Amino acid sequence: MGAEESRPRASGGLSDRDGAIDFTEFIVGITVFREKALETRLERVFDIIDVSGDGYISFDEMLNFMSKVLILADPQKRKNIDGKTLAAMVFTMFGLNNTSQKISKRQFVEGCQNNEDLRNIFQTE
Ligand SMILES: [Ca+2]
Repeated sequence: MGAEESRPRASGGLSDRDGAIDFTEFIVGITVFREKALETRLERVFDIIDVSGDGYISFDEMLNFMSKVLILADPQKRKNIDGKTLAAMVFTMFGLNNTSQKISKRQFVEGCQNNEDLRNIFQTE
């Protein structure tokens, strides 16, 4: 370490210390960016599910989306669950107990951010 410190620094080069700070800033930056990206992605998914564009996901819209998700799911999983059951489960996970209720964009984004199961269902790359 002593030899390192006494070595003249190249002009414009970073010391070890500066390098560490840059790396921390880099990680913090990435984390913040990722959070934003998740929220943005979830908002986009919300817009896709909200077919009517009224800013709320109705049970029918969720059912419609879940039916499409199930078509893409592997056939083994599809056998055990139908779109209606899945949509009802998701509504429950968002804290709704009635299929006449609707999910707002804020509820959707926060619900997915706070629930890993919901994130796994809705998070798209
Ligand atoms: Ca809607």
